[in-house]
Amino acid sequence: MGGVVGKEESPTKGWMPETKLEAKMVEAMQRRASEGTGMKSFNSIILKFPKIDESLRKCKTIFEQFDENSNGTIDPEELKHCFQKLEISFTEEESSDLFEACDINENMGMKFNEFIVLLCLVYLLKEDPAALHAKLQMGLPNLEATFETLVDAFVFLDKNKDGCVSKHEMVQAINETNSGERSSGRIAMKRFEEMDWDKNGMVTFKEFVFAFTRWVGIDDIDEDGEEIV
Ligand SMILES: [Ca+2]
Ligand SMILES: [Ca+2]
Ligand SMILES: [Ca+2]
Repeated sequence: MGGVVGKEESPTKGWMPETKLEAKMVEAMQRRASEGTGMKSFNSIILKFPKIDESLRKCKTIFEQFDENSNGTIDPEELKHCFQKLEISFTEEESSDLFEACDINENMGMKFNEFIVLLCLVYLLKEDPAALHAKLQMGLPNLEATFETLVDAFVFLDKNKDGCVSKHEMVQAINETNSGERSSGRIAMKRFEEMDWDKNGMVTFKEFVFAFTRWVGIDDIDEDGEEIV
């Protein structure tokens, strides 16, 4: 539980990207935001969940392919090979920044859900997503559409287009659509708190995608047993 809760809204203007990678993400997101969003309401995002879930689970085959020693995680070396195979050029620094950003529990190994976050960030960062998509295909027809949906949803929520979603923006998005439905508002606030991994009152795109992998149950995919295709 947080300390003192003030009346004032978290000022989005005060948020600054902390790393080079974050700054690049914000830039990419703003570029993408200038194209607008296909999302019309908060509910339209919720309605996409099952499709997102299905599509992300199918990434498991990609993950297994790049987990060369089959230990259930992708280490920095394996990630390098992954980028080579996908013909994605990142500098040494970019590659390790991405790894650090996505190795959320910091144990030098990316689990499946962290890997999904990574792919999604790569998708956003690369200016020619079509080329990346061709490489990622490997039996994953909906992956590009899924990443696009996630970006679209984020753009919808990030009203002031500063590359992160504040609590205030979340409330705004909900109020726009669910006039007076307090229960869904409460759920959305709960969602926001779940998304805000580092509890700084802002949700970055990385946190957003990471939250998705948890909501749709990707991180307990192994405990769930076999998935029916
Ligand atoms: Ca491995
Ligand atoms: Ca914002
Ligand atoms: Ca945060």
